Amino acid sequence: MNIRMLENTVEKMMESPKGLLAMDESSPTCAKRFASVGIEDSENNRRRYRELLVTTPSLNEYISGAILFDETFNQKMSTGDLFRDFLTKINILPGIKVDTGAKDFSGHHDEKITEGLDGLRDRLADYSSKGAKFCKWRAVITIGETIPSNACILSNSNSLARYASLCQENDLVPIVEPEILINGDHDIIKSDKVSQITLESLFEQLDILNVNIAGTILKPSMVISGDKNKKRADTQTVAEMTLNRLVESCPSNLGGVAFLSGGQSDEEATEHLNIMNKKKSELPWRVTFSYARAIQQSALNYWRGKDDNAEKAQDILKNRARLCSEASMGSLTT
Ligand code: 5MM
Repeated sequence: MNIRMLENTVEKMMESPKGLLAMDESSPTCAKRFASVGIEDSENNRRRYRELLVTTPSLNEYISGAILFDETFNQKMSTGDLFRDFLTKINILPGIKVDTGAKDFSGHHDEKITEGLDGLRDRLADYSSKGAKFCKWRAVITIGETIPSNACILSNSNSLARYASLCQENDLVPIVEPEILINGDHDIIKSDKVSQITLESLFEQLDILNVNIAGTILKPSMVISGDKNKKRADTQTVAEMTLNRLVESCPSNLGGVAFLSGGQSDEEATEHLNIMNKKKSELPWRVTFSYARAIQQSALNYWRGKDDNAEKAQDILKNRARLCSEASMGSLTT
C-alpha cells in the first residue's frame, strides 16, 4: 500500500468546490431509469447517455471524480476514446463500482447483503492497471419494525472493511457506502439510531482490518425521516442531526465525506448539503456530494434518448452539478 498515493487521490477527490458524480448504475438499475422515461435499454443507449453526461461542458469545474460501472469503464465513446481515458484527460478521476450487488441475506427476511468479494483482488489489480483511482462498494440497510438486525449490520460492515483493505493493497481509494434506505414510515430519531449503530460498526471493522482511515472516503445517507413518515423533519433538522451524527460517530482523520442523495428531491439534497456546509470551518473533514439521481435525473427526464434534446439536457446537468458544487461550499443562495 502506497499511503502517499492514496492521500494524493483523496485530496483530488475532495478538492473544493467539487464533488463526485455517481454514474455507476448497474445494467438492471439503468434499465429501470430508462424505462421511466421511455428509453430502450441497450448497450448503445447506455453509451449514448453516459457520453452525454461526461461531455457536458465545464463538468470538471464541479466534478472531481466519476464512479463508473464495469461496462462503461471498458467502453469506447463514439470518438473511439475509452470513457476512462477521456475522464482522465479532462481532469476527472475515473472510479469503479466493484460490488456485484445487494442480494437477499440468508436467514434474514427483508434484509440484504452485498456480494463481490470473490476474485476481488484480481479485479482490483486489473482496474488499477487500467487507470482507476478509486472504488465504490454499497451496502444496503433497511429500516423496519424489527430490522436492521445486528447480523445484517455486522456482516455488511465486515464486507465493506474487507473490500476497503483490498482496494488499498492496490493503491485504490475505497469509498465505503453504507446506505440506510429512506423507504418506510420511521421517524428521524430511528434514522439517527440506525446511522449510529451502522457507522460505529463500520469504523470498528475498518479498524480491526487495518484499513487506513485517511485513505478512505465515507459515502453515507443523511439522517432523515422515512419517505412515508407523516411528520417529516424539516431541512434544518435533517442537516443538523446528520452533522451531529457524523461528528460523533466518524473518526476525525477520515479522508472525507461524500453523501448519496438516496431518493431525496434535487432541491432537498442540495439544501441539506448547503446548510451543513455553513459550518464547514468547524468540521474535521470535507463534506461534499456523490449524487446519482440528484444530479442526473432531471437531465435524463429531458433527454429521453433524443439527440435533439442532448444540448439542453447537458445544460440541465451542468446546472445541477453547479448547484451541488455551491452547496458543498455552503454558498448556495436561492
Ligand atoms: C448509481 O446507483 C448506484 C447503485 O447502483 P446499483 O443499485 O445499480 O448497484 C448507487 O450506489 C449510487 O451510487 C448511490 O446510491 C447514490 O445514488 P443516489 O441516487 O442515491 O444519489
